Amino acid sequence: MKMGKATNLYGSFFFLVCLSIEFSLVVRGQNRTTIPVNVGVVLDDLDSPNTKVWLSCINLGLSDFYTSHGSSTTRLALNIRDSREGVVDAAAAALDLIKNDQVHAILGPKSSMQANFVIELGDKAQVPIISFSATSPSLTSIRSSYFFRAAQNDSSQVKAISAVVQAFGWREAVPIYIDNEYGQGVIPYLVDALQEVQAQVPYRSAIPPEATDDQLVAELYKLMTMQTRVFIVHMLPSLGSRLFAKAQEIDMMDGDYVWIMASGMTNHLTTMNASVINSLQGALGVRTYVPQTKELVDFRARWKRQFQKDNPTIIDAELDVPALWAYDAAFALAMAVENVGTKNFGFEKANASTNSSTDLEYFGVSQNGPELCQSLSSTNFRGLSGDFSFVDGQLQNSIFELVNVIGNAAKTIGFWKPQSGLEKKLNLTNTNGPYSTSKSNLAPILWPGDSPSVPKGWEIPTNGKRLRVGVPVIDGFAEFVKVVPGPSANTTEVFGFCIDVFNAAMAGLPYAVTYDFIPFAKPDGTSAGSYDDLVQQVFLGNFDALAADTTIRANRSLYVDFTLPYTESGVVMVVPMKDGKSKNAWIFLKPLTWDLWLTSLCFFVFIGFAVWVLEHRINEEFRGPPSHQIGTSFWFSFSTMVFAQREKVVSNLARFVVIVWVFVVLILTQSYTASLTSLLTVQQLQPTFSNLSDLIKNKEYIGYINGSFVGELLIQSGVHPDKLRPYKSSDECHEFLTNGSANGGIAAAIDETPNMKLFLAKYCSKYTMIGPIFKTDGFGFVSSLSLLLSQVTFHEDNHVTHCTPHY
Ligand SMILES: *[C@@H]1O[C@H](CO)[C@@H](O)[C@H](O)[C@H]1NC(C)=O
Ligand SMILES: *[C@@H]1O[C@H](CO)[C@@H](O)[C@H](O)[C@H]1NC(C)=O
Ligand SMILES: *[C@@H]1O[C@H](CO)[C@@H](O)[C@H](O)[C@H]1NC(C)=O
Ligand SMILES: *[C@@H]1O[C@H](CO)[C@@H](O)[C@H](O)[C@H]1NC(C)=O
Ligand SMILES: *[C@@H]1O[C@H](CO)[C@@H](O)[C@H](O)[C@H]1NC(C)=O
Ligand SMILES: *[C@@H]1O[C@H](CO)[C@@H](O)[C@H](O)[C@H]1NC(C)=O
Ligand SMILES: *[C@@H]1O[C@H](CO)[C@@H](O)[C@H](O)[C@H]1NC(C)=O
Ligand SMILES: *[C@@H]1O[C@H](CO)[C@@H](O)[C@H](O)[C@H]1NC(C)=O
Ligand SMILES: *[C@@H]1O[C@H](CO)[C@@H](O)[C@H](O)[C@H]1NC(C)=O
Ligand SMILES: *[C@@H]1O[C@H](CO)[C@@H](O)[C@H](O)[C@H]1NC(C)=O
Ligand SMILES: CC(=O)N[C@H]1CO[C@H](CO)[C@@H](O)[C@@H]1O
Repeated sequence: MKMGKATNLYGSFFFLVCLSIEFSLVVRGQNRTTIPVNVGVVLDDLDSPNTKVWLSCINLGLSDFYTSHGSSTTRLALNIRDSREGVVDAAAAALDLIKNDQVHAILGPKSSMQANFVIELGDKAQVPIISFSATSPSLTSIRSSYFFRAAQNDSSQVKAISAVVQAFGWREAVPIYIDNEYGQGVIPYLVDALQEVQAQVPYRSAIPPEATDDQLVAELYKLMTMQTRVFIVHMLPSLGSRLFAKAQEIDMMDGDYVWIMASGMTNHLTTMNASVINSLQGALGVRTYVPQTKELVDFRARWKRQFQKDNPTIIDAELDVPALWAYDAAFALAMAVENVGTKNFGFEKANASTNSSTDLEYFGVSQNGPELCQSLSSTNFRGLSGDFSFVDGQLQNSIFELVNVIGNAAKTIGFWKPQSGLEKKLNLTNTNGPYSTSKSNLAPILWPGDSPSVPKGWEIPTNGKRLRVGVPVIDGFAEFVKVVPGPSANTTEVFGFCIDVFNAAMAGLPYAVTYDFIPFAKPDGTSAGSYDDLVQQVFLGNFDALAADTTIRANRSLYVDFTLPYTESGVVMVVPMKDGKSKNAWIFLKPLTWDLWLTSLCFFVFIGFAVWVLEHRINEEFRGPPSHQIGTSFWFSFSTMVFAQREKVVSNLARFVVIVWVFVVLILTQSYTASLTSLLTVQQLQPTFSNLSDLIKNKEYIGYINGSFVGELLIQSGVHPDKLRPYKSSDECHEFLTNGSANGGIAAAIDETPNMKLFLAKYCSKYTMIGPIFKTDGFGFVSSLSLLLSQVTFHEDNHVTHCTPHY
């Protein structure tokens, strides 16, 4: 009968064949014996427009495949089940499909929660499960070789989100996600990615799937009171659109806020109605990049016509990204089934001997399962959503488009690629360029509240936590930190170099941080402990940071974090200078040793004698009585010392001797003068002790500032604890040093360089500084929030007045 119709067609209208090859193929194909292959589809709420769109795409995908592959011998027969948004319903639907309809593959289910169990069922029955909308990365961990994800998993977008956060220099971001497997799945990946770009996640806002509007508003108010103003919204449009509507109501879609939508929202932007889009103004979004090819444009037109015809009641339906994946998944499945060939698509019956009270474990195994999997894994074609191929059951496509919702549409502001980061114009040939996260690679953005300026991502919170910054109450060197009672009762004011540096550092942070200085004092206002105790308080969490002259020490850094040092480093010793003048009355003899004095004397005598020998016969002046001759000779010789000889020398030989001798004398006197000068000056600066071992050997008392680690350091280096005297202030130190070891004072004070420089600035003439005798790393701020403070680099600016030694 059909054959007759076809023959008739061929006979009567054969001239039309050339015009309508496709049509004839279909007609011929229909007559071929094709093998029907049962395939299941599990989707939520079959009456919803969204599901209808996806189903129409699946159908179009199949018909497009069979149209373009006229010679195919298999036909997929869809068995559609409604999973009614339930996990159990989805499992029941899948079980029903596998057991009763003996399907060889299942498209769906929709959500990640449903997918979980359906994947396990598919694994057991060797039925491939191809989901185009279950995106939770946790599904990968089931490790079923029968699960294919024809969609981008959620974790592939986290780097794109963190690149945006990095581009604008935001230091904190709060994820707002739906509190189910879909929402939670991506959070670990997102937090890791944010941490990689030094952005912290101070809080995670998990919203129950069935949250009421009141709960949404309560959560939003909570977020409003916090400091962070960058929110990353990871949820599906059903909940997300309500969240944004509420955020708009309470003015959180305003200039200070940043909203970044993950692909769960952004991939569905095209299907959202105007009122939802209106509440998203200024939000950023990350969505799967779909190349706008001619095929896609054609398909959209074709699909629109078809959908209008099938569903005249639904107006303004639009394709979203999962719809394109649904089309590609159906196409891929048809192709895979075709490639497996015309083998018997059978089901091995379950062993009837198995006893089971439920029939859950009581179903057959698809005989072609492994081959179908193999075939699916090797499918590779150019689909509507881009190149379509599975690697380990995952769709390989990881380019994202960044959008900014403006007006009634999403404006593309850039692209993100795993290899090269942010790009303004997508360059597919650039596959290994340098990874860029520069905001100059993004088009201008209109932020929430129609503001063109980039939000700081940080606000002084209405009731946020203020940092508790400890300051020591030790009246050692008030120039560094000084706590004084404030004008009103129970308040204190803090001054000093450390406080100034701390304030400057905090002001340099890219966002506002509020903090209070809290003196580390007992209720009566006296010091509550040493610097080690103070550091301990940060470790115990009583302070968040310290603004103090705390030295960076190895064992302190085991408990707390230090900033870079902001002063000079090292521990030095200050000792009184010896009063050298009185006991050096004979200092003028010191420059030459006694043997040199003796040798010089001998030479004077010898030269006198030599000149007399050479001169007395021919020179009148060296004549006369022997006593006169001796006198003249020696007088001549010694007067060369000051070059004052008046006797003329006549003999050339004698002149030669005298010239050589005068030269020697010149050198001798010059050396003497120089040595004497240096001796006199050095003598004045002689410290009483020049090293620690001398002090220890002489059993002298050594001073250090009370509460400092220096005491411990000295005990470690061999000083007897009894020989240590702590002083409280630089004045007391001076008094101790003046009294000396013997009178209840100290012989030397040992402290850190900055302290001692201050001390010397005050008592310059009496003491000298020796060292550094120990190495330390200088003063640094202590913090339990190292990240916060270490962003600031200190420009060392030495405020300590130096004292120029006067010789
Ligand atoms: C997510 O997809 C990317 C590629 O698109 C893949 O590299 C990654 O391993 C996937 N992650 C998970 C958890 O499936
Ligand atoms: C727009 O969509 C939301 C949820 O998708 C719905 O609650 C709202 O009624 C819709 N608005 C209009 C005008 O259709
Ligand atoms: C049925 O039993 C046979 C033999 O015990 C076994 O080889 C086969 O795998 C079983 N089939 C199923 C579906 O359990
Ligand atoms: C099935 O159950 C019956 C009774 O409950 C038992 O006698 C029989 O041995 C069971 N068969 C198997 C294969 O477990
Ligand atoms: C794309 O990147 C490649 C390699 O970096 C470069 O040579 C090419 O000029 C780029 N094309 C465009 C349009 O920017
Ligand atoms: C000061 O502190 C004391 C005890 O902590 C308290 O009783 C008193 O009310 C406080 N005064 C003010 C003005 O806060
Ligand atoms: C040193 O300080 C502690 C408290 O930190 C105090 O108990 C002690 O009396 C002080 N010693 C001197 C000598 O001031
Ligand atoms: C550092 O080490 C000393 C002993 O070597 C110890 O007494 C002190 O408590 C340590 N400091 C801290 C902060 O643990
Ligand atoms: C310490 O100084 C004395 C002189 O004051 C010197 O004799 C001694 O060698 C020095 N010791 C060390 C270890 O430098
Ligand atoms: C130093 O000596 C003077 C007088 O000998 C004495 O009055 C003073 O208390 C001493 N100072 C110290 C800190 O011991
Ligand atoms: C249903 C139908 O028309 N079947 C025909 C398909 O073509 C063969 C010959 O190729 C006929 O024998 C069938 O009757």
